[in-house]
Amino acid sequence: SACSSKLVLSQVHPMWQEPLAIPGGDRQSPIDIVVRKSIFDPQLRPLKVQYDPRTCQQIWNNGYSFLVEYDDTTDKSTLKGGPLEDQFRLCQFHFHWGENNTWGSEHSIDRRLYPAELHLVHWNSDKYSLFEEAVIEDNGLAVIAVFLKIGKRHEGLQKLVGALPAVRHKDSVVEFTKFDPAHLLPENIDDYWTYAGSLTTPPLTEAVTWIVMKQHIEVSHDQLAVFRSLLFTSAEEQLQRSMVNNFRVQQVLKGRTVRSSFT
Ligand code: SG7
Ligand code: ZN
Repeated sequence: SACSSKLVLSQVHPMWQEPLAIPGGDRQSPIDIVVRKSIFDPQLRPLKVQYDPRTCQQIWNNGYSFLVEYDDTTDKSTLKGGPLEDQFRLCQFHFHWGENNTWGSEHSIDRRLYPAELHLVHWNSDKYSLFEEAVIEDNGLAVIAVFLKIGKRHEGLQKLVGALPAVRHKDSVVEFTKFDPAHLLPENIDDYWTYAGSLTTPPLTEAVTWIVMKQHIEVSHDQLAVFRSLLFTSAEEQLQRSMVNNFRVQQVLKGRTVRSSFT
C-alpha cells in the first residue's frame, strides 16, 4: 500500500496492554475533555473535508486495530480549515473499542466514555513529503475523532463490517476499495473540540492536532460485535486473544487548553 504509515509502526511492540514504559511528554493523548473548562474560540473555522473514495486501498489487521488505508501519494483526500493552517492528507482510519459497551473510547467528555472511537489520521502535506517526516513534527498530523454510540445500525459502516471477517487475524490484509470515509462523520462537523496532543500508540510522538467531534455516530450492537470478533493474534499463535480494549489510558492535561468551535 502507498499508505506509508505502515512502515512506522510495523516494528511496534506486540501490543502493549501493559502500562507504557515510555515516559510521557507535556502533550500526551488521549485526555478527558472537561466541557466547562474548554474555551470557545470564535477564530476556529469550519472543517473542510474532501475525500475521494477512489483512494481507498485495503484493510489491514496490524495486531492492535484494523486500519483502512488510503493512497496518500497525492492530495486527493484532504482535510483543511478548522484549527489547521495547512492542508493534511488522509492516510488511514481505525477504531478503538471495548469488550463491552461501557468503555472503549480513548477520549471522554466530562468523564463519559463511549463504546468505541473512530480516528481519521491525516498528515501535513504542505510542510512534509512523507508521513514518516510528519510523524515527528509538532504540526505534522491531524486526527479527527468521532465517538460511536450503540443505537441503530449504521448503513455507511456496514460495507466495512462485512469485510472484517477476512482480516480476523493479525497481519492479514484484504483489498478494500471505493469506501468514502465521509460516510462515517456525524451530520454536524462544525462543532468540535481541539487540542494539541500525541499519537496514542508508539511512537507516541507529540505531533497531533486533535479534532474531537461533538456529535457522535450510532452503530448497532451487532456491528460492534464484529469488531470484537477480530483477534490481536496471528493465525499461527496457540492462544488466540480477542481484539478488545485497544485504547490507551488517559493522560494528564499539563496546562493545555481545549478549545471549542461552538458555545
Ligand atoms: C493504531 O493507532 C494504528 C496505528 C496508529 C495508532 O494502532 O492505526 O497506525 C499504524 C500504521 O499502525 O499509528 C502512526 C499511527 O497512525 C495511533 O494513532 S492514533 O493516535 O490516532 N490512535
Ligand atoms: Zn487511534
